[in-house]
Amino acid sequence: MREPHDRLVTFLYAERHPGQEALIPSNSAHDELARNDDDTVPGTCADGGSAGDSAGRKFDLVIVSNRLPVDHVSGDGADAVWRPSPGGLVAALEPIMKREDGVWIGWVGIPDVEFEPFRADDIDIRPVSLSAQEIEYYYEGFSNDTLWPLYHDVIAPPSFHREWWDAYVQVNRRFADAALESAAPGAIVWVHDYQLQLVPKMLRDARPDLVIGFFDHIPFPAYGIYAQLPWRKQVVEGLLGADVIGFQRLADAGNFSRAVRRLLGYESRGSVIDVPLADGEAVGHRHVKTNRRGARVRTVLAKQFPISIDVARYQELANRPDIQARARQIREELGNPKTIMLGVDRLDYTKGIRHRLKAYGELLRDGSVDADDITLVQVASPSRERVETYKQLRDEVELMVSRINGDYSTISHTAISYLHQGYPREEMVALYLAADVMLVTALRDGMNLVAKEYVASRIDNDGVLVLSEFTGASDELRQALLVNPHDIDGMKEAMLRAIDMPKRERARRMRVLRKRVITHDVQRWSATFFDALTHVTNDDDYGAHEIAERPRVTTDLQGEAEERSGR
Ligand code: GDG
Repeated sequence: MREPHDRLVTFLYAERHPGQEALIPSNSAHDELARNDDDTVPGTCADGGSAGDSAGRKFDLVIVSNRLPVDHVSGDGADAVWRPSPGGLVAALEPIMKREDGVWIGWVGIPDVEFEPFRADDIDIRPVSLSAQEIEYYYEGFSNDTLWPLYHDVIAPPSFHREWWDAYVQVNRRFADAALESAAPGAIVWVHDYQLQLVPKMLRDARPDLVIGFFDHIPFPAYGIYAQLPWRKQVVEGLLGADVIGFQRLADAGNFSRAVRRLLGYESRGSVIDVPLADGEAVGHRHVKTNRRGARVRTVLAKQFPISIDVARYQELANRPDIQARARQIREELGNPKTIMLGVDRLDYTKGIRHRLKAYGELLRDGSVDADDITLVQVASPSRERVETYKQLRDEVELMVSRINGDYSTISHTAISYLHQGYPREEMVALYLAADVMLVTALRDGMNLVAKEYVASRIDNDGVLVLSEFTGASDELRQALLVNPHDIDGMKEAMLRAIDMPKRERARRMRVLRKRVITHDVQRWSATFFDALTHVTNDDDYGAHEIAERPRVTTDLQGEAEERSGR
């Protein structure tokens, strides 16, 4: 293990200590989950040192995301203590960050504190500060209560407030300014997610020399829904400042191109959108050409780059004897039920937790399953607890859980083991190994990494994944039992089928799922996106670079045929 003494600020290095991995649930690119503070392992602190080393420095690669890849633990200035936030995005970008001399720009996660730039785990970090009111308006308000519900097909009603929008513009400007200060001439700037959709245009207007990428981690809705947004034009224009706009699914990229056509009238061919340039504006842009009508346009690539997970990390954990022993212990502690079903979600209305509970409760009510034989473990990690819709959701979910438990649990067997807590990743993998059936029943989900984590962890080729068609993951994981979570009877059937599935069929399906996840890990995702971005600098014809694969859409039978033929 590398010693952390070269760090310029105190940096808690929990992630690399076997058995003491940070207890921080992944911030999954853009979100924070509640955490267990026990992961600030005493004795693992590096020496403190002077922050501010990277202030004023210019970088060839700038990553911009709402949250930083580290969490603030305590202290300020040179006494600040940080711990890594082991989100998938860090694993994805770490190799590129180190290779390309990169800096990461983001918010530290607490209000009203200014931090100097610092270096942690060989990554230069440049914190952006947000006031308590900006957090309320930009983050909890516009990001989590306007864009999030709107982009997830208005499962919950979005709120539109002009002062939230004003804060969104203001905070996007601050992130853009920080990126501009850090970017060397011709640098690559890669912006992440729905909180920062205006940043690409802000960057382009100021610095046409930059190569700008944007990745949207959540769905992009159909125009009929998107059109509700009072600032729909500004957001689309903001995104079009990028050279490459990445989405999770082909459908998201299509929805975006349609929104561009409807709102701005710009032409597109396949994944390429032509953005007209004003007279003289072409100077300095990387990617300009003359279109069929003789007009000067800048071309923007908008296509799917389905994100994935750090597969090697999950396999490594799943292979650890202590984690396998923990999986056995979990089963024993649950009273050795015949079947363990598992749900792991942020407590979010997009995840379909209520639909899952309804289907499970009805199976118990109908007598199709017996609480003596089955347990549903539901990890519902705390999330966005200050937003009203999330408070209501928690009440509803907890009422359903206690009713089902009250009606069907016995003294020795609990129908639902409900855990409103965050867990270390080791424990998550032990749960994945213990679970005979994994339930991913999201009503809408950009990708859903949990589905891929379960598959990556099943090194024994066992276990059944029940997966909602409304997740991005369902484009790739066709050997799962695909369900429509709104169809409660269909979900009940799928659960029963999963519970009763013969071992041979389980193994056959899991092998195909694993092959897909292993060959499409997060390192491949970031390299592919990065490739698309760097081609932008060298080539004037996007059409020549069909970089990302289309998600493989296979039927069950096709998948099985492929498996038989060893492909
Ligand atoms: C967004 C998009 C897209 C959860 N509880 C614990 C824990 N987690 C981890 C999971 C997983 C992550 O959080 C959740 O990722 P998801 O993909 O399932 O969902 P979102 O948070 O909504 O993420 C989503 C993703 O961005 C990436 O682009 O897939 O569609 O909505 O990694 O394991 N981790 C730990 N303890 C917990 O208690 N350690």
